[in-house]
Parts: sequence; C-alpha cells; structure tokens
Amino acid sequence: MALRPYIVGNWKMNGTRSMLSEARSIDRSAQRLMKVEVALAPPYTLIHPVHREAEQIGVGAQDCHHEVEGAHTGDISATMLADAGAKFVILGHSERRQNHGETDELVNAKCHAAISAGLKLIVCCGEAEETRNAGNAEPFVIAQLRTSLPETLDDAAERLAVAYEPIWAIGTGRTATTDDIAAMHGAIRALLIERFGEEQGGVVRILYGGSVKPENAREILETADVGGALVGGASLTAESFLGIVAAGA
Ligand code: G2H
Repeated sequence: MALRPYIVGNWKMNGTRSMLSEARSIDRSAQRLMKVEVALAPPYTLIHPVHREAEQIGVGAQDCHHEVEGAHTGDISATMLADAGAKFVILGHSERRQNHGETDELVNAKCHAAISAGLKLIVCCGEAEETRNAGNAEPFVIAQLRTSLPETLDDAAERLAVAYEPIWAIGTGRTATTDDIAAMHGAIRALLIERFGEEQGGVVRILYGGSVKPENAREILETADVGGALVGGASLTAESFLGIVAAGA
C-alpha cells in the first residue's frame, strides 16, 4: 500500500524563535491537508519549541552523532533528539558530506544510532555535476546508498525515507528533469527492494530535493517513484512551503 506523500522542510542553519510563527502557520494548515505527511527539520535550538507548538506536523533534526553520549563537544546524539521531541533525523545531507567530511560509513553508523533511539530516518544521496556529466550519476548514487543505508530494517517502509538531491540542484534554482528524476528513483527503488524485500523496499518513500518550489512541485511530485520532497529555501516561509504541501495533496 502506498504511503502518503512526505513533504519535509529542511530549515538548515536558518531560524530563531521569531520563526516559530511560520511553524505554527504550517501546522494549522497542514492539519487540513490530511493526504500529505508534513514535517519540519529546524535547527537544533528550535526542535523542542517546534515540537511544543506544532502538534500535527512531525519535527526532526538535520543530523545526529553516531554515538549515544560521551566527550564530543558540540555534538548532539539521537537519544537527545528524541528526548527533545524529534521524530526523525536527516542523515548524509550533501552539505554535511561536503562541509564536515561525512563518509558513507559514518552515515551508516548514524543510521544505526537513530534507529536505536527510535527515530525515523531520511537518508540523503546525490551526485555532483561532474559525475552526472561523466554519465556516472546512477552508479555513484547507488554506491553511496549501498554503504550508507542500514543493512536490515524490519519496519523499513515506515521507518526509512531516501532523499535524492543532485548537488548541482541544491539552492541553485536548477532542478533535474523529470526523466532524470524518474530514472534515478527507479534505480534507488531497485536497491531498496534488493535490500529490504518487495513488501518493505517497494513502499519506502523516495523524496526528491533540490530547488523544489511551489511552481515546480506538482510536476516533480507526479513523477514516477517520487514519494515526496525535501525542501530547503522554499520551506522558510509558511506561504511557499504550504504551496508545495498543497501540490502533494
Ligand atoms: C536541498 C534542499 C533541501 P533547497 O538541500 O534539503 O534545499 O530546496 O534549498 O535546494
């Protein structure tokens, strides 16, 4: 059975308490759009406030450490996220991979930490422009996921989402063509079925990310094997984010 489209706002390093009004507006309207599962990943400092203010939408984090606790100055564990009210965590975003040297192996360790803490996972993947131009986008992304994803997950269908975000489309205003998205999501689907079996892997949602906005959301969300969207810039105001949510309803 297909799951509802999953529309997730990734606020990245944006947002102080003044942005809670946007979260409240999203929450109030998302409540009326029951056909879509709506979630927000604000910065760490706003997870608990958003959790308290927004009851209908899921709140999550943009990263976690791979260990439960210890001497890791500045880091946050999955257990702490769950304690603050987070229901999911985004792992392996290309900005983490690029800016913090995160490897596929580390992303895999973080997946296990998140699973142990009871969180849902959104595991990101995506190729650089040179990789696509060289014709290697698909093998690159599949290799990334082969190592990054957990080896087994009994409840993969509900617990896991994969976000395909071509790096060259992130925050640039450029998006992949729907043909390219469908081809990549098809390849990811085959890997998910190989790893988790038809029943689970066949329904794990594969989100598209990279300059999704109200104007292009419907076309992207109607593309084969697109189960939702991971939205950065356009999730920072309730108006534009709700435009994308409405496109998925
Ligand atoms: C891709 C996306 C959200 P944006 O990183 O994860 O950001 O929509 O700004 O391209």
